[in-house]
Amino acid sequence: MESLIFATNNQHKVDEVKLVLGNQFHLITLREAGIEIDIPEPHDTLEANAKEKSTTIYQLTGKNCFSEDTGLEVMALNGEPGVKSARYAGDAQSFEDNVAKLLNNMVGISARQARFRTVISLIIAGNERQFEGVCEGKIAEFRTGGNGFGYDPVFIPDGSAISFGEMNGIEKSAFSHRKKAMDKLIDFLKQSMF
Ligand code: ITT
Repeated sequence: MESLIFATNNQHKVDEVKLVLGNQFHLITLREAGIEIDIPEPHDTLEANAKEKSTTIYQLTGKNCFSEDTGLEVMALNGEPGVKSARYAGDAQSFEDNVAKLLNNMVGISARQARFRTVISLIIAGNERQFEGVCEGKIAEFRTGGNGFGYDPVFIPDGSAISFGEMNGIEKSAFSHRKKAMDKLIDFLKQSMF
């Protein structure tokens, strides 16, 4: 079975991606690859940051790999927190503080449409390709559920009455931005010579 390094330091992402991949491909985490690095995300688009992460790991290992950058884009906030989702409330990258800041900025706003957008950057034999997944939904008035991570407790996907925070991994993957992007990646890998 072919191996792929998943260039992320976020264990929640690893868990979700493993659930989608099953045993179709052998996923190697950064920890398993013995790589301890805080990959820079200096750019102002998800696409450029995803590429930065995969390129960093490809240059380090010479191995096929992929990364992803995800943002929560809130219409009433002109697309914020977007590419700044991880550091919305500051460099501490606290999920709790980020959610608190978001709910605070949404007080009194009734138009609560938002979307999660994931951009995967895959590098195979030095060539980069990107795959996008989008999940439309809305920002809840308050947190519900203790599952998932990040903004999950305040994001209700369209077609659901409950937030991602109230869903288990399989339930989230029925709606998830990450799952949609992964499906495109898997299709590509199956069709290519990989
Ligand atoms: P890596 O860069 O190491 O992959 P990260 O946590 O820094 O991990 P991002 O740069 O993509 O990941 O940050 C996106 C932030 O958006 C993340 O910290 C979460 O707060 C949030 N986020 C991403 N995907 C999410 C999801 O599926 N559900 C809820 N929040 C999510």
